[in-house]
Amino acid sequence: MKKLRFLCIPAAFAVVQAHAAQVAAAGADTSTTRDAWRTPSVVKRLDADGDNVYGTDGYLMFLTGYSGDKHVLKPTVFANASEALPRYVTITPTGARTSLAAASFALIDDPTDPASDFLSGVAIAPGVPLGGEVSMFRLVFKNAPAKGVRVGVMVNNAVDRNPGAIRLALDGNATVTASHHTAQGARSQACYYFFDLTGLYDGASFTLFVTEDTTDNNKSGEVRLGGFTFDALP
Ligand SMILES: [Ca+2]
Ligand SMILES: [Ca+2]
Ligand SMILES: [Ca+2]
Repeated sequence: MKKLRFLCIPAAFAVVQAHAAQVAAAGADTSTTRDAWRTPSVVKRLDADGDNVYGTDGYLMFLTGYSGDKHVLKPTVFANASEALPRYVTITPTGARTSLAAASFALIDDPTDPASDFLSGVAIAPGVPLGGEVSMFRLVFKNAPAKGVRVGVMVNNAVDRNPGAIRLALDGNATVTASHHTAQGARSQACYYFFDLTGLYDGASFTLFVTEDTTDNNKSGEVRLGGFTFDALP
């Protein structure tokens, strides 16, 4: 009996924890919010915590606030990002390499002054096979809200090279994954795609994959992504 107790209990806990995390596609906001992600008077049906502000727990928007008539390319992913991430998530680039802003991109709420807009930017994954999928970012969670997190991914704020699909997958478990097709979004119009993450044990690690859009008129093999928002699930 003693032998059974010591051998079996730790192994059982390890198995339960490894399979507890889940991800589900939780809807898309492609035409309601647009620039007004921080404006509470714009009702947001998909805002998990109900205050009509995306990213109440935190956010990360790439290369924001640029003004000028030419595009600016930065050699790093996080240059000039508008970043106020929640303490429970760490984001690291996997396939993302650089960041870009251009006057043709969407204007969105400045989170430090939601009454005014600033120019949005993108992180770039280069060298994506046409129609192919690459990993772009890794999200690792620690001390996450008990009922889980709704992750928003902002795309389509660039004039082209927006992803045709985005997918979030639990690392090390091929069956825990969810995706959105995004090609129907208007160009230079911020769209928000949501994923619900639950069962977030410390160290739960997810990879965000993007697919090159073969339906736009740009065949560059580059994919662009605007940013992330985080809201606690009720
Ligand atoms: Ca919110
Ligand atoms: Ca606005
Ligand atoms: Ca394309």
